[in-house]
Amino acid sequence: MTDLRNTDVRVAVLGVGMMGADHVARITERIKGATVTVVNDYVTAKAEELAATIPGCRAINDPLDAIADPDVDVVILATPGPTHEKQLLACLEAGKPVMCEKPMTTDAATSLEIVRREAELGRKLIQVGFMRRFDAEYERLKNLIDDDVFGRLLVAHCVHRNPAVPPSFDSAMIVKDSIVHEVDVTRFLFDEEIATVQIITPGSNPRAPQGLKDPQIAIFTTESGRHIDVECFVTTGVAYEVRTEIVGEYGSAFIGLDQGGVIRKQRNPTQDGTGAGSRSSGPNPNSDGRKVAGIWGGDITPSFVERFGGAYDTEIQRWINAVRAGTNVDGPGAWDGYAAAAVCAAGVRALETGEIVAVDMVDRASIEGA
Ligand code: ISE
Repeated sequence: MTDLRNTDVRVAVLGVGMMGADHVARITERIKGATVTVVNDYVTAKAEELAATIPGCRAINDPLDAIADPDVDVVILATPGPTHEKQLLACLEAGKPVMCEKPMTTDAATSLEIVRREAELGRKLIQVGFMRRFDAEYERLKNLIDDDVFGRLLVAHCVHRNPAVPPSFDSAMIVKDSIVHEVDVTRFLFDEEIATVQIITPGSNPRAPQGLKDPQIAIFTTESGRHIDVECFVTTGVAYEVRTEIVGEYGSAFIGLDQGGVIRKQRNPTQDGTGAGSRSSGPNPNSDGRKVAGIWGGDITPSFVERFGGAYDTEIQRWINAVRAGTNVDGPGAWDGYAAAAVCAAGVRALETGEIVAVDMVDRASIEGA
């Protein structure tokens, strides 16, 4: 492989929908030491249009050809989850570092297979895109926890709210696509695996699409019996809100408050209270030009792109730095992708049965020899 210490890392971005296009923009505009040389999307015209705007960039129709291309050193997968397994295996085969947006794969068995294949290679090549670990507030919280400021962590309360989700979103996706972030945050902050999951479904939001169980309350217990609860509500009609409170032996901390707001409401409520006015006119810029969707007296961001924009920049910059340094990964890896898939599988069973479900995971040391 090319020595990347003194040259730009050549990146292929596969999948240039909302997330992939956002990564292309950040690499092109803000990330140091990397260039996008190849883009790919199953909507060929979208990839071609994007490639035409970036000097030296080509669109390649087949994702596996894009991975194998000699002008590509590393790969970002922002493709749909069901395609990840094959694409990750191709990256491992080619020995190319890969940043894979969640889910790593769509089930625990295939995720485990990926972990095994990477372990057989004896080289870490896979990073999984759990961006919250790179958010300044989560990082600071993690550092305070590691510095023992709160003593032993006992409990966490999490809130994860989205203004809306696409029509294809079903109740299981609330677990696999949204609550999965709290799964990773829990494992990151508590530094242990989740042992059981329960999902409570209170009466659904009458404005949620028919049949969508929203909100959902998830309860995790860790292997040592610590408690985490999550309110996940993806059709609030308000804005993007992610908050975490941790409680320890000596104190507690709360992040994601948008500076301590109290009242959360739609920015431009309509007479019928649906907020359709604000949605149809789209998020409004505030005085400094940042897009906002809700108000409390300050502004609340409309989506994860704005809320975690800084975290994505840090994530990708640190990943590129790790690639150039030859370590390839600086953040959550294949094991974290597998653990998240295993907890989500238990979560979906918990949603279907109403029971407390044990997470079924193999022993890490049996694979990684850790
Ligand atoms: C989406 O895929 C994300 O990853 C967002 O961070 C999350 O808030 C949202 O619920 C998911 O659908």
